[in-house]
Amino acid sequence: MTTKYDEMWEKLNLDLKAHEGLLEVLGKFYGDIYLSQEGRLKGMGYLNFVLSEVHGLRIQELQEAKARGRKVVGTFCIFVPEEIVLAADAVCVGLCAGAEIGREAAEKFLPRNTCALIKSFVGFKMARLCPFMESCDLVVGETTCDGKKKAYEIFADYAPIYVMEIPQMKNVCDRDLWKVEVERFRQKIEEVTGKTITAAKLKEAIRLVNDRRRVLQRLNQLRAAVPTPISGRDVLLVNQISFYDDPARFTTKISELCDELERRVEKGEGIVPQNTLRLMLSGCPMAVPNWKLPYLIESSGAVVVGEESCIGTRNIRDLVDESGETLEEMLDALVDRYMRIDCACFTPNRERLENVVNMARNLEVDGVIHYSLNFCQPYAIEAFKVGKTLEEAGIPMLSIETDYSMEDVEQLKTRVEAFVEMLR
Ligand code: BJ8
Repeated sequence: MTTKYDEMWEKLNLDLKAHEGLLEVLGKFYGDIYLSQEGRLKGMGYLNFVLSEVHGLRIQELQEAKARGRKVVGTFCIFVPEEIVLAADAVCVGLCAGAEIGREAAEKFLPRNTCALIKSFVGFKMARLCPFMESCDLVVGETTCDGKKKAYEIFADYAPIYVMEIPQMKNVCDRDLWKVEVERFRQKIEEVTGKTITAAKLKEAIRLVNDRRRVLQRLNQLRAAVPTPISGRDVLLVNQISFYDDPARFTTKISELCDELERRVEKGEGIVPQNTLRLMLSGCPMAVPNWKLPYLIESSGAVVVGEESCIGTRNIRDLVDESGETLEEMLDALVDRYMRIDCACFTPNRERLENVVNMARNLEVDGVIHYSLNFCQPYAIEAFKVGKTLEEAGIPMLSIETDYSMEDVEQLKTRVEAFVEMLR
């Protein structure tokens, strides 16, 4: 099937046939998992539109920005300070890594027992499937987990990659290291874009990204109501799209969605009955189109009311202090804010344990489902401590390890249903 975007995709050197297959799968998944829901907010129409145009109109916007001299920077991790990218007038995009389709291509380069997220981004590159990746003037990696670190070495032969060193502990010397890294990143971005980052530009960028975090915080507060006014799937989608969309437009649209949600909450309307079991997800990020587990949970008589994950609260919980006036003060504020991220790559990682329990209590959940991707050691191992801490707080947890394939759907469904039944 030909589309109006074929020429653009061809210029980006995509494998058109394989890409068509990806869009078909994405469309089918979206129809089954999202469009089949009843009682969705009208504002979700914007998200439907963005998703339907994720490889079309949004990519066209990126090409137009490039034609005007702006650079496109792709990232894989919420540690990369987007504010610095935006302050250099570049576009920042999260690089999709939630699909299985490039797995075979990835396994030519990576061991089979590599986490699905890593295989997905390597596969997308090797199979020429992702127009975001192919639009990038710079791809930014980070030394979070060993799998990513080593995969970037292979990736470097195929894409312009730059790797940030992320500390693994939170001592004073680790903050010093991170400050040097943020400064090094600023210089790299200035070199790639040919622009100087001024205090005024950085201030503007900090406010822009904070505004997006603030609107997502508002969404999370509203969805916590009883009865639950929006499905967990829909909130996950909003979070996923926040990594691709233009930040100012996204904030405006999600603000409108929140207004609608607020009216629904005031009327006491829910997307599910008042007594529906409330569950929270915790663990690895779920990138587009990884909707498997939330869908299974929400088809098993429960509703997801929170995501303790990078495509969720870990990315929006903390704002950057906006009081800085000089470049130095603002860079320090960025360093401090990003050091608060509680990724399982840190040791020890007590903050995450506290954050998981606080979040579960505030949301008044009946239980937590901990989700790790197969072969993700940081999250799979940390699941033990998360479970123990939740148990001490009297909150039941189910630990699940899975990947992007559909092979374990029945088995997962049985486990989720049994957990829901037990909570009842
Ligand atoms: S800040 S969670 S986005 S690193 S799932 S690739 S850890 S083996 S994704 Fe992450 Fe940044 Fe941390 Fe967030 Fe490795 Fe685990 Fe795979 Fe992972």
